[in-house]
Amino acid sequence: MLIVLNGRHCLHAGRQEMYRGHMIPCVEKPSRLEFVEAELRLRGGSEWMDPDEADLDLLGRVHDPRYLDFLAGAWAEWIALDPKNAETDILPSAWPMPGLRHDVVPLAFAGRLGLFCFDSGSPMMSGTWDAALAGTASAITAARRVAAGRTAAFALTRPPGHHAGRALFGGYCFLNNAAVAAQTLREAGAARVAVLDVDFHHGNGTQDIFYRRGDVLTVSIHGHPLTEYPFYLGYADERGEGAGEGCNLNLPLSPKVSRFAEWHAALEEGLSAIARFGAEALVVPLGVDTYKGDPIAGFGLESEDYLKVGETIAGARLPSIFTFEGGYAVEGIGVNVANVLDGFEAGR
Ligand code: OKP
Ligand code: ZN
Repeated sequence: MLIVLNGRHCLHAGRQEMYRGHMIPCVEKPSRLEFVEAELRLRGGSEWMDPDEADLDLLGRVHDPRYLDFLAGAWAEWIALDPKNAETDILPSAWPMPGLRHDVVPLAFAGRLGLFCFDSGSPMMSGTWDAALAGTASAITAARRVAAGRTAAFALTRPPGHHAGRALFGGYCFLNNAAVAAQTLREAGAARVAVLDVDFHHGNGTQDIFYRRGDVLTVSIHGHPLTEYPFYLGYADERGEGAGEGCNLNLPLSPKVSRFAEWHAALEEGLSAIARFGAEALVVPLGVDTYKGDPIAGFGLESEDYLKVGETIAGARLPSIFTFEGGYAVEGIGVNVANVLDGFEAGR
């Protein structure tokens, strides 16, 4: 496997997130990636590379340019409010819910922050923009290598991306690496691209970005939003709109009853839709928070199940890019991710 490692990931290391009314240490931490890197290096056989330069033009075709400007300048604005802010992460505290206006962009930093963010669990700090931007560069580099003829590549990066929408951050995600990979594949000549999100949580950001487009099919298998984060998107009746009608497939499952057999049946259903769509390339937002030991999620998957997950995905016989998303059981995360990639290679 070709692995494009975002060496700048550790510039993003949030201190605290809001949980049930108090602050707890961030769940999405640098060691997550380090455990994955260590396991992949231990197994050997991978080719490692650094990302090329970031591509802000391409990024502007995935995210709203006003949102990108906000993210790029957020830290400078934050410390301009008060130099003491440098010791604290940025978190919003007011949001424009229905009944309030979305069409005005407030001048106040706190007003814009709430406009562009949907939760209180995604702290931003001095290095967030640089880390996330380098993450998109990893996704672009991985996608370009695959477009140039590689079978597959893994963008090993954090913060994750699949919750980041066109002009929205949250769920520990700021820039949507998987969407950037899909856009790169399109611009490199693939007529139709599919995204198959296997993270435990619904890929609301990727759905948002491609919802009105007919050239990218988005599929997500996830904990049912009636009971699972992000709650407000991810239902089965969301099928796409306009040119994108029929190009979004949500496969929500109840985590209470789901075990690997049921989850794997959903994976096969997603892959059938991808084959019917006629995708020429595949992007897999790869989260392993479906693992039985995950502290914030889980579908009861065992480490060995991830070999089968990779093998089944390989059955699509599509050039594939994996992006690293969730997975919070650090003791299992390396083995689980490496098993998906090894299973994929064994299945090709
Ligand atoms: C990210 B990924 C709100 C925070 C709630 C959010 C979980 C994000 C999961 N205070 N937790 O899909 O693994
Ligand atoms: Zn997740």
